[in-house]
Order: sequence, then C-alpha cells, then structure tokens
Amino acid sequence: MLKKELTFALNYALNKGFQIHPDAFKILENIDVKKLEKIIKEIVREKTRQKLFLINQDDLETYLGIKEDLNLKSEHRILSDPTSKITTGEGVKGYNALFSSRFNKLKRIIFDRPESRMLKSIASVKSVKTEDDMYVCGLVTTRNTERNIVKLVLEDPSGTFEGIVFDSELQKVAGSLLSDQFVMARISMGKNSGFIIKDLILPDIPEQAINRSETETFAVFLSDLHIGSKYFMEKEFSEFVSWISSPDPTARKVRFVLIGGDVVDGVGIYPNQDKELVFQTLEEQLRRLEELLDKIPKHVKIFIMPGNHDPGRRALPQPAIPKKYNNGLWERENVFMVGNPTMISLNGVKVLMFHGQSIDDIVKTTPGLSYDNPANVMKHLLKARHLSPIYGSQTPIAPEMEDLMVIDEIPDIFHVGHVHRAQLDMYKGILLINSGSWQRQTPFQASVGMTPNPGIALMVNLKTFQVFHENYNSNLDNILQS
Ligand code: D5M
Ligand code: FE
Ligand code: ZN
Repeated sequence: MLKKELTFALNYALNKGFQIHPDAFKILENIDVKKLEKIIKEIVREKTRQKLFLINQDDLETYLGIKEDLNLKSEHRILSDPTSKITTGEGVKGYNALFSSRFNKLKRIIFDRPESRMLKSIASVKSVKTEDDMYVCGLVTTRNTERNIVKLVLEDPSGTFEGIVFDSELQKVAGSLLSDQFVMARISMGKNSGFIIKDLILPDIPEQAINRSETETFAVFLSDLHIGSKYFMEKEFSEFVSWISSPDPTARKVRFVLIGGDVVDGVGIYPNQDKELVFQTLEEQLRRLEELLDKIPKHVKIFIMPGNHDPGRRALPQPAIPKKYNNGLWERENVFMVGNPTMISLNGVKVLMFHGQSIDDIVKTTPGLSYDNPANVMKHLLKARHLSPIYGSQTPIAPEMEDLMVIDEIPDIFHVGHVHRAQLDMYKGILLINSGSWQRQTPFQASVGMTPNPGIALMVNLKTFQVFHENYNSNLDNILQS
C-alpha cells in the first residue's frame, strides 16, 4: 500500500496532466514524506512553465541536489597487501628470518631518533668498562616484576642483555612492554657490574601532517559482519547498504566501503559452531555477502579483508579470501579482495587496515588495557610500530621471511575491528577507527562479559576528516564510543 503522502503527491501531478517515470517514482518512495508535497508542487510549477509534462529521475535528482557528483574523486591504490608475498619458510629457520627481519626493520625506524647515533650492539656493551650511559636495542624476550624491581631481557643479533629498572615511572613503561616488541634502552653499568635501564624508547610515530583528499569523498568503515551466524543483524545491515544509494547528501558522496574482516562467521571456528549458524558452508555464507553487497552502487569501490573467521589461513599475515570460495566477488570490477593487514591509498589518504587479532593477547598481558577501549590498544600498536608483536600466544603468526606486520609506513587512518566495539580516537594526528560489528552479542560474548555495540556504520569525509555515523541499532544504550 502506498503511503498517503505519496498518493497525494502522485495524484497532484497526474491531475495537472503529468506522467511520472518509474525511476522517478523509486526516488519519490524514498523521500521524507513531510517534504513530498512541497517538492512535487515546485517541480510541477517549474515543468509547467517549461511545458514539459514528464517528471523523470533527472528532474528529481536535480531538485534534491543528489545528482552524482562527477567531480568527486575515487582513486585508489593498494600500497601493500601480503597476499602475493606470503612464502612460508619452514620450521625454526623461518622464525629466525622473521625475527631478524622484524629487528632490522624496526632498527631502521628508530634510526630517525637522535639517540640512535649512540647505539651499540649488545655484545659490545658487555665488554666495555665505562660509567657513561650507552644505548642498545632489541626485542623483549622476558619481562619480570619481582618485589619492587622490573627485570627486562632484550635480544639483538649479537646476544642477549639483562637490565633492571628501578625508577617507578619507568617501571610503568617497562610493565607495558609486550613480549617480542622492539625497544631501545639507555643503560649504564651498576656497581655490582649488572646493568641499570635508565630510559626506554619506543619506535613510535612522529608528529606529521596528514594527507587529505582533494574532494569531499566519503569512505565507509565496516567489519565483523559474521554473515552465516544466527546473530548477524541482516535486517539492519541490509538497511544500511540500501542507505548508500539513498538521496541522503552524505550517502551521495560515498565512493569507498572498507570491510575489515570477519565478513562471514566461517565453519568450524569454535566448538559446536554449527548450532549457531544459519548457513553451514563458506560458499553459502559468501554468496549471501555477495547478494547484500550487490545493493551498493557500482561507482562505489569495496575492499574486503579477511579476519579470523574467514577462509584462507588463520596465521598472520593472511592472504585475501581465496577465489575458490566465491568467484563472483573476485570478478566484480568494483570489489577488491585484499589480505590482512593491508595499506590502501584512497584519494591519497593512507588507510592501514588490520583485523585486530593481536588485541586478544595484548589485553591479556598488559596492565591497564581492556576490550572496552580498543583504541588504547591501537595506540600501543602504533607506538610499537608493529601490528602483532607477541609470538607464541593465542594469535598464530606464520614464519614468513619478511615481517609484514611491522608498521613501516605511517597511515592517516588506522582501521581495526575484531573486538566488536565501534570506537573513534586520535593519535599523533592519525584517526583511529574501530569499526564495531553487525553481529548481536553471542552467548559466548555474554559469558565472558563482552558487550558489543553492533549496527553502527562509521564514515569519514576524506577531505575534512570529519566522522559521521549511522546507527541501525534500536537499543538506545547502543552508542558510538569516542
Ligand atoms: O571475536 C569477537 C571478540 O570476542 C574479540 O574481542 C575476541 C573475543 N574472543 C573470541 N574468542 C575468544 C576466546 N576464546 N577467549 C577470549 N575472547 C575471545 P571474533 O573474532 O569475532 O570471534
Ligand atoms: Fe568478529
Ligand atoms: Zn575477529
């Protein structure tokens, strides 16, 4: 049944001798009913003056100011993607290469610090006898807190170094170091020939100017759809994708959609998962994704990255979701299948996308960090210049020859998902986005006290960096955290 305001508008035009094109009708259907009467009267008046008695899509788009803006740029470049680089070295030899790559890349990054000019190898500081301060760097192999001292062990290619932190402020920094993270230390020899750590310097991010798009193009940030799960909010997600082609002025500027992993719920990811699935195969789950994404206009570029629920491989870095599970997505001209992590330039704005698996291990081992505040964990990763430092815990890391999880290049936007909490923050000029989820709280999440805020779509104006959001959750307590 037509809404009465729409019927009124149609009758008004027909009675004045107008025809309405079916495409124009589709637009009228989506217009706010309160505005319909005014719009139709004005268009009828204008077209009567022109003696043109057909109302078409173009008339409405011009009137509403929703004509596609052909000047909006939508250029993209995939700056890094692990998919083609994944080699997988074998056994211990592979891990040696990985850690030596990590050390070398991060040492190069720390070379931008003035103190690095005084860096010495661990083997050499052990043999010098001096009372002066010295600098060493390495990966953290052990972090121990005993009574009121913190003991750290660092490793570089020349050997291992053990030092003690006495200063209470510095102990807090030492206590928040992640295992296998890279750090530079200012040290001196103690009285009993042990080493004292006097300062700890992280690679971190320098203050820098961000890149901006020339035009006010918008990018949408999504993740953790979990299609196939009983708890996937299909109705809300479908409403959101339809919104992208609505007359809303923000929607009309969307040219990019980024999906940061866990696009499907997967199969066999956790015990008895089949009981919580509405689609039992990866093919069915991905076909549903394809159908839902089909509603997005073809001039919008969609980037799809895997997470821990998606097929490919579990260990980081992950290749793109393989073609064999869904050919259609790979073949679409406006869809780009990328690996995890990836760096993409959108009109010159550099977006680092990472699903966020390592957050689990980091919140478990670091005092002061929690699932409720993923942005703080993201800051930790940027300071460490590494997306997944901890080796040998819950997050599997593959023995690649090159450590592709090092944050070599500084992004303008850092996009993470995984923890199902939509949150915004800033760090050194970088916009931090956790894109939340489109899955209701699962029984597992309820059992561990995790409260997601699903159904919130975040979007950024790539020229001004202003963030907008559309909230599709009917629960009023479900709000964006920022
Ligand atoms: O993860 C959704 C969230 O649930 C994420 O924050 C991790 C958390 N999670 C998932 N599995 C576990 C286990 N086994 N222990 C603790 N926390 C967990 P997703 O990747 O969407 O399943
Ligand atoms: Fe998830
Ligand atoms: Zn996840």
